[in-house]
Amino acid sequence: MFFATDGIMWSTTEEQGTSITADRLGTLEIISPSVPLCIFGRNRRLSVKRIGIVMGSDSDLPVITKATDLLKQLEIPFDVHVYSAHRTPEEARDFALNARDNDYGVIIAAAGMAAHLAGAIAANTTLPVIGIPCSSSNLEGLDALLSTVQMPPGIPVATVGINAGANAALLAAEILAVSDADVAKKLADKRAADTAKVIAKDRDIMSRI
Ligand code: AIR
Repeated sequence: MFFATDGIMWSTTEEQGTSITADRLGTLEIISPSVPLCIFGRNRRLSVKRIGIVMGSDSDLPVITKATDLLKQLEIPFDVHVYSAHRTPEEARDFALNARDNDYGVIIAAAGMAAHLAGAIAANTTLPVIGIPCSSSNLEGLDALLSTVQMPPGIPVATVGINAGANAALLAAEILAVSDADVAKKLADKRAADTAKVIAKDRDIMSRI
């Protein structure tokens, strides 16, 4: 098979399931057959995956905003839904069952109190699920933390800290970055910028004492 990008003809050397490997100038992306072929340039991979974010209630929005702010900053596509494992179990189940076909690469699920959302989503998909326990009760999130993190063997949920929306977004991006060099570069750039900020604080701290 041949195709062109940037005026360069590429030939594929291997096709395996949903993956196409192309040579001449490097390895190109993994392409889902359900998504139109898009190529941005040489030796770059375009993620066709987005991040699905679900929250148990719109009262969890302040936690989710920490995640969405970060994903906007990194220009990683996502969408956000309110599904409750208890109040709208059918909708949560349908979302999870269809998530892979809908081109999500990873799911973030945030809930408070008896927080079963991440586990219920994970029960119905083999996509990676990141759980965010939210501190929406007078137990300050400890209830949600234990409900989210203590999954039975066989159905994993990668649980971040209580209200840790930003870390959930970073972890989701890191999962996408396994097969997306563009996201990997954005993450490396952000890590370097964050490191520089702390080094500047170290230089400054004595002047504030
Ligand atoms: N929740 C909603 N359905 C099931 C659960 N565990 C959680 C929400 C929210 C908390 O219950 O994720 O953190 C309180 O929701 P609300 O709507 O009463 O503010």
